[in-house]
Amino acid sequence: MKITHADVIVSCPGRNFVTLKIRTDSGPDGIGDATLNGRELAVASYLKDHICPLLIGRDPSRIEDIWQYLYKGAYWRRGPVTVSAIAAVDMALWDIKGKQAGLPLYQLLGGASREGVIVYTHANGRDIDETLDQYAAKKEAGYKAIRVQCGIPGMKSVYGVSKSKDAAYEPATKGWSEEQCWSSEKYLNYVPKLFEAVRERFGFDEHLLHDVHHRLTPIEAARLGKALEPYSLFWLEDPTPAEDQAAFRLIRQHTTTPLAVGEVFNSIWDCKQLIEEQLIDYIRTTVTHAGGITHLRRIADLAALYQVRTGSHGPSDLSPVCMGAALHFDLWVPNFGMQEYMGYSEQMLEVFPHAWRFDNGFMHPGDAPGLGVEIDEKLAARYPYEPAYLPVARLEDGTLCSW
Ligand code: CS2
Ligand code: MG
Repeated sequence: MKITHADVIVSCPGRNFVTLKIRTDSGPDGIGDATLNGRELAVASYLKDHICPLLIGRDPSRIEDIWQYLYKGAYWRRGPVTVSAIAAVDMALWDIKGKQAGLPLYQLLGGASREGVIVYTHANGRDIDETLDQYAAKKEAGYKAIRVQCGIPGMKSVYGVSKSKDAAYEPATKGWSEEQCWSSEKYLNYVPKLFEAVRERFGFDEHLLHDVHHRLTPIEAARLGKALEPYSLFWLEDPTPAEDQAAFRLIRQHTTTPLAVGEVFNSIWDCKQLIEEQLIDYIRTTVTHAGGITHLRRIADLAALYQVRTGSHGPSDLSPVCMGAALHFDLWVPNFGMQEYMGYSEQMLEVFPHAWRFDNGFMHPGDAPGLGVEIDEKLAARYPYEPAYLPVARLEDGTLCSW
């Protein structure tokens, strides 16, 4: 069997997704997700101009060799653009192998390690009351784990909070970046009140999570972790930017609140120290942004040695193809922790027919061969790319800071 075509499909059924489709001469097709929010066309070009031509004529069964060829063979290493492109190829090749074997991907990985994959959803609101209402609705929908974020008095818009009540949270804006204002002081003084209110009203039955989104300094993060200890979080996410992995030592000295990091990581090297020094509890690398199933498996195996569990990023800006791949991975990976699931609009789900399903707080990838997700190319073509960007954040005096 040989690869005959590798096509990149960029479509915007509500938001932009980049999908790679690999076709073969005598076997099935496979697809992979290469979406990098706000920088979609850079990955599309990397694939179209530099990777797709190298795939034609290759044997799609040689997944490991093709991964090594694309990674080591480029000479230039790591980075979200390169690694997302390689990940899309990797996913598509696993899809082909699964379809050829007539087996769902999780069976190729070693079979199910659990009955279902616990997922966490988001509850957010412009104030604490609105957040509590959404929490109640998500609990009612069956979720056993809920991430809570809310508006902060004195700040116009805050990460993770929808612009209007009950609207799906969508950080990217069409056309140009929105500028938001940030104050760590206001946030730190307010956010423990949110958790106090949630636990007071709903008790301790659900797992609670929170995303700081890389905003705090290490000592501020330590203060927050300590302040939230009475509310027993499942995890506190991205408390400080993680380029400096050693910075997490300081947070760890002060708090027992579990930490989750890694949604912006692209390789095992980005999390090696965090894992080996047990500076985090959950590693949030994804199939798309961290090199596909082939590389994610390597990260998870390293993490398992240090009792770090997986907690893959699962926003709606990774396509339903990535969600499918993630669920196969999660069902198999021995050191699984939790999967994020933000959900998708009807329009997005129509473009990507899928076998995965949600039931009472747990998900399952389904038993269709391969990834169990397809792309309706005709429908996708009806939604052309629309430029969209993530926000940027500034302190109250105008200084640019991490969004
Ligand atoms: C995030 C995302 O889901 C999360 O935890 O931090 O909302 C993230 O901001 C987006 O994926 C960026 O594209
Ligand atoms: Mg996050």
